[in-house]
Amino acid sequence: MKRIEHYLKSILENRSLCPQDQNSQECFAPSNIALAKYWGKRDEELFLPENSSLSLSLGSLGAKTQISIIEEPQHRLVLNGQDLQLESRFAQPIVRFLSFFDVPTRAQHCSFLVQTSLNFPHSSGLASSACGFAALTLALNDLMGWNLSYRALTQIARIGSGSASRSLSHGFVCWHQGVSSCGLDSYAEQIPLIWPDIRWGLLSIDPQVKSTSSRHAMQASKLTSPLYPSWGRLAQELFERAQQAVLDKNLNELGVTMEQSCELMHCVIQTSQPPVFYRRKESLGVIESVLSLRSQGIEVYYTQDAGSHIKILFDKKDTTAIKEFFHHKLRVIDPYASIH
Ligand code: 2P0
Repeated sequence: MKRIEHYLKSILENRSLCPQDQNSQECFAPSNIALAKYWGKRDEELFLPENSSLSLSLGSLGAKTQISIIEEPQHRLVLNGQDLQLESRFAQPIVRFLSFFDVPTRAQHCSFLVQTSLNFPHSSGLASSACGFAALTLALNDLMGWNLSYRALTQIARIGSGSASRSLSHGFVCWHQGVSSCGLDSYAEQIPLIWPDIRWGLLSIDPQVKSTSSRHAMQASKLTSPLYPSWGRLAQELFERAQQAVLDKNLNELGVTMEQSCELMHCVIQTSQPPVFYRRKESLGVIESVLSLRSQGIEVYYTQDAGSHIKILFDKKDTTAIKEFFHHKLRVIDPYASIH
């Protein structure tokens, strides 16, 4: 038995892989942005991360995914109303994920139809794979009648995409790295705390060129960056600092730690061979603006993921000043919008 099959068996226990009464189920999951980044896997098959990570969700922005059984020989994937080629870069991880659950369905000459709608632009840097796999996991749980715990759901979403483990709930979520080789101690957990005045701001920057996927860039970092051997330990320390800052509701400490985690991750990415650059000169311009605004006394902090966009973190009271500073190009997101 493959390790991944063994892993899933441990999580699903004796639950069936046959759809229950309904032939179709639909669920929503919010997207998330990492405050303390996940970068690199200690185990590529089970998607076990090199370090723990911490994120804050994007409220009502996310994915709605419906999974249905169809009498067709191949799975069908639809994103925002458009069919995806099963061989495409976007579809391949979904096909891999479905293959863990499709044996009984295929035995009956049926397949899955997965229809996902994102309520934000696909390329806006808002982690479509995280919310997509989280919503798909929730829908699959309903379709199969598994009734899994939150922890188990995060462990299933993780093998679709690591960051998806952090998208099963709103607010602040920790994804614990775990230490065992079986993967059962790596799971995500919501921090039971509401910070109603915290805000995300999104500053979109045209990437101009198609960027390397984070999955491939992570593998390259692990294999070739001379900084990678230090990354796991440093990232873990930053995760712990960020977690404490959330518990203390200390925006300054959280913001500074978020920036260090981001910069450290980009140093690792940029020192791989060949180097990968997600930062464009426009991204750097925005980062300089954030630092300039902060030097004027406004508490605002930046982060950047595997794309050119810059996300900023600030307190609600500074929204007007920050919007004016960025000439209203800023999209403001309340992480708790859908649960206030
Ligand atoms: C994060 N990123 O913590 C980091 C920061 C991007 C930069 O998680 O291979 O799509 O599917 O586990 O989760 C993006 O990587 O990668 C990501 P896989 P994933 O949000």
